[in-house]
Parts: sequence; structure tokens; C-alpha cells
Amino acid sequence: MKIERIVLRHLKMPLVHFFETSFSRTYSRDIVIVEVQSEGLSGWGEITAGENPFYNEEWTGSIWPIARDYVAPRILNRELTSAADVNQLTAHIRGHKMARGGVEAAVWDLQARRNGNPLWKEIGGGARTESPCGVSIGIQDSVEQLFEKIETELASGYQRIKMKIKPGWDVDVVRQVRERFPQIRLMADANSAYTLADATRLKQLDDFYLMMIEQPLSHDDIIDHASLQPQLSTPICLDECIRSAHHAEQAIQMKACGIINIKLGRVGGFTESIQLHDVCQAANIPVWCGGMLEAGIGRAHNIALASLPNFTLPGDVSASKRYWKQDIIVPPVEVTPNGTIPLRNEPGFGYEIDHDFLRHVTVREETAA
Ligand code: OSB
Ligand code: MG
Repeated sequence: MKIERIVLRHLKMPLVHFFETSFSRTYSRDIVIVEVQSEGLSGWGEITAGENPFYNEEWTGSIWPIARDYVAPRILNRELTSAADVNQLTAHIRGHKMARGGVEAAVWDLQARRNGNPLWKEIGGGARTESPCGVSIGIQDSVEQLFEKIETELASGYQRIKMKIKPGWDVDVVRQVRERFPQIRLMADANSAYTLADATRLKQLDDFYLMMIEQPLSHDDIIDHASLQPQLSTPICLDECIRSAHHAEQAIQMKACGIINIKLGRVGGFTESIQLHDVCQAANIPVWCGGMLEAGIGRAHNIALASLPNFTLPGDVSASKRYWKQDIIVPPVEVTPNGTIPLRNEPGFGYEIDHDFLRHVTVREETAA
């Protein structure tokens, strides 16, 4: 397979409701979509960086030149034996895994289409025909507003609720949520808002039998999490600080966590995600699929990834309509009343691109050939 052309598109898409984490509030997304072309077929990927370098160092402004000037030249017009080659071919680039991963995922989608396979089959997934899903609910303006959101999501069937926390919106709010919803599967995500000095505060969360607490400490630190974990009865789930399968091996060896969230972009694509998944499976560490407020293409890629066997916990991949008035794929991603997303059998990522709408939300386009 030879990639002849890579088209980057920058989309601007307003969110239906703002999304607030400990690091920022987002009202509108700037998303970069990758189209790789070969022999009349196109594969599609989404680069999952945010609008600012706050979740990790990548952002809309960095992924464009990295994808165009560093990733594209390493894979264009070269005979690839498999999409799995892309990870190694771009490994010379330090960091910037989302930019690398978005292109890599597009090549996987192309390969699946060439082989007439759904993407989930191409990557070795399909352990279940429907993936269990949860939702991630951002920090709200009031606890009342948070209650309303939780009610709505539970009524839609979602299997677990993740709430974002930060200093000033943590123990007290989690307590109120727990009192109001004593039975639900609940977890909290701090997005690195704390340090080891907050251990006593974090320990208070043990009272609320959370499924896990996600990334309480620094975005680039596994060692402090290893110090914190034995002080808590709640399992730590690592997100930001796991950038590779090898990081997962180290974190597991250090007992820094009980669970890992896998994000396709954060680790640089499917090949690394599958390796990370395998490392965790061998160590009996369950994983789940994280989200980055993706548009439909990234969402569909996550659905394929989450069909690997060790994705046993409900992930953050949810219906398109929670984020978008209109998505760039048809049909949009929908969730069953049981809180699952069924796999689709069409070749590639399984949904159609709405090309008219894609054009409508594209603010910049550039082709590397
Ligand atoms: O930490 O999981 C996270 C969104 C942006 C940045 C980081 C995170 C998130 C989410 C949203 O929690 C998950 C989703 O896409 O629904
Ligand atoms: Mg997280």
C-alpha cells in the first residue's frame, strides 16, 4: 500500500454545551481530520488534540505543522506492508503522539477498506458486538446543574457516570452526588489537578465507593501515583501519564494504578494502543477507552478500539448528540437503551462521511503529496 496524498482539514465545530475540566472550559472545538489517499480509496483519521496545550503539550496549532512537515513525509509514496509500519516510520519524532496517531489511524482505516473489513476486524477486535459506555460530565456552574445532567444521562441508559473534579469542586460535590445517586457506578477525573500534598483530601474520596479516581497527580508523573495508590482504597486510573505500552509496564510494576484508560491519540495510534492493551491484559489490569470530545471519525475509531477483549469497563465513548448538533458522519453515533454502542459491519470505520457538512465546517485545508 502506497499513500499518494494526505489531506489535512481544520474543522470548527461548536459544542452543544460547554465542557469544563480542571484545566479549562471549552465551548467550541477546533478539530483536524486526516484523509490518506491511495489507488482511489481514502482512509480517515482524527487528530485528537485540544484547542490549547493544557491536556498535554499538543494543540490544534502544533498538530498541523507536525502532521504536514514531519509525519506526512515519512509515510508518503513509500511501500507500506501494513498500517502497523506507520508507528515505527514516525518514531523518530519525539512526543506529538496525537499528530502521529491521527495519521496512523487514517492508514488503518484505509487498510481496512482495501481489505473490505470493518476497522474493528482489521485491528483484531470484535470481542463483543456492543461496547458498554459511560459518560464524562464536566464541571458545571452549580451542583443542581450537575444533578440534572446525571439524570439525563442515566435516563439515556449510560452505564457509568464520570464527573470531573478540581480543588474547590471535589469532596463536597462528590458527597452530594453520592447521596443523591447512591447506586450508580460513579468515578471522578481530576486531570492532574493535585499533588501528593493533597493525599489527605484525596483519601476522603474513599468514602464514596468510586469505581476509580482518574489521573489525580501530575500529567507526566507515574512515580507520585505509585506513592499515592497505597494510601487510597479507591483504584487509581491513569490517563495523561501513560504515553506508551512501556509506560504501562512501568506503572503496573510500580503498582501506581489499578486501571488504565487508553486514548488512541495520546499513545500515538492503533499499534501502540493494541500493545498497551496487551500489556494490561497480561497483568490483569482492566482498560477502558477514553475520549477527547471527538467528532464522528475519532468516535468511530474509538468504538473499534474498544472492541478488543480487555476493554471490560464502560468507556467515555458516547453518542454524537451529547456533543454535536450535527456530526460529520451519518448516521451519528447512537447509544442503545442499555448504554451500549453496537459495532457496524461496513468496511473501514463503519459510518459514512457527510461530505457536504464536512465542507461546511472546514476552515482550512492543505494537501501533502
Ligand atoms: O481526561 O478524559 C479526559 C475531554 C478532554 C480532555 C480530557 C478528557 C476529556 C473527557 C471527555 O473526559 C471524554 C469524552 O470525549 O466524552
Ligand atoms: Mg481523563
